[in-house]
Amino acid sequence: MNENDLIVIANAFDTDGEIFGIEPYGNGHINYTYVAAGEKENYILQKLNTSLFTRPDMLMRNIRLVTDYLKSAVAAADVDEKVLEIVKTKGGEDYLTDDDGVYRMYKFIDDSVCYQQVESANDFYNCAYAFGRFATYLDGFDATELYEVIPNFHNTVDRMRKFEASLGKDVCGRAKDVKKEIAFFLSRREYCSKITSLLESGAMPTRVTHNDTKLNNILFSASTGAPLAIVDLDTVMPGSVCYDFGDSIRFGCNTAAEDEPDVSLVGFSTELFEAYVKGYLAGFDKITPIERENLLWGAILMTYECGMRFLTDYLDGDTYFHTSRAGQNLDRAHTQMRMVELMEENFDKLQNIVKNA
Ligand code: ADP
Ligand code: GN1
Ligand code: MG
Repeated sequence: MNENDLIVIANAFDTDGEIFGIEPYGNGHINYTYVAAGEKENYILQKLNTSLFTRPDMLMRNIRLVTDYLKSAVAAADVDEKVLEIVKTKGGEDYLTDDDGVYRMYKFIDDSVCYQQVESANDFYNCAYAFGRFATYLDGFDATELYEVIPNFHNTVDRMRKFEASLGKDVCGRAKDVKKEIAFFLSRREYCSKITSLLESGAMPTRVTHNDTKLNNILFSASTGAPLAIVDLDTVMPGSVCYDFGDSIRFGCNTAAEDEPDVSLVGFSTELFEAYVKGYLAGFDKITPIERENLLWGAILMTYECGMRFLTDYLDGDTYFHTSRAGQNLDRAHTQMRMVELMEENFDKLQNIVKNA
């Protein structure tokens, strides 16, 4: 869609003044995100990925419920944090359906920066604290109110099933070239049920979680460096805090980019791990012993699962995650595999960090 058409769409929302410019924004892998420049304020316009989010009405209902709830919680806590704010259409709806797809708009969170890689242990501590506070704020939110936008999103057993189905179909004939990668995931099959079984038995609480806690889903204040807002609420659903903890570790403790082609550059930063553990526990004091004992498993599982998802998408012909070059999903799978190995090698050391924090 060209800029003029997007400007027409943006002007269907109830903005303060007219929108006159639009350009692509951010590094998300799922939706199409644009920054919309207005006469008075800027906005985020997003075209929802409706092949994945098949019920945009229910998805936006979730985000409305959660952002309203968070707004009261943040106001009561009297802290300097911002909550994502939906801008309604001029017709009073939370999203717009056009011939070309479904769009939504948020207020642009000003004076913010978003990182693709952790720059300091202190920033990562702050990020952890913010996600910990997020879990604290949502502690009283009734999970049954939320629609399960992507069923089995972090059900690693189900992710394994999907991986095996793609392997069986091998639509692009790529399986023969990635035998080592396939064996890596199959040989760790017993990991898959580590957390799902605890949730299913009730031994671990099911909570409302973010489910996509990577670093570029949090904005920091450009002037103070403090965490400012958690974004990307598409996957707020019932889950485990081990998933939220783990997904941040997966992305943030990697010394290389998620899609780094040279896997020898992938390292696991123990220093950043420790900073995150401390920040998360400081922000989320309601954590139960079983959750705490399984935080590291959350990190291993989220990394293993994400690697398996990247490999699945590679086998499927790169249809899920946005890619900008050939082989990108395979590179992503490789970095995740290396991160899993590094956590396995350092398991006792990392578990002690969690114990002693
Ligand atoms: P995706 O689901 O595709 O990852 P996101 O909702 O995470 O999409 O948005 C992509 C990027 O846009 C984020 O990583 C962040 O940098 C930026 N972003 C999202 N919402 C806002 C906002 N309200 N204000 C400023 N930047 C935002
Ligand atoms: C996607 O939307 P984004 O880029 O923040 C994906 C996550 C993956 C992540 C890997 C809805 O996150 O699950 O962990 O890519 N989101 C969805 O970078 O599938
Ligand atoms: Mg995102």
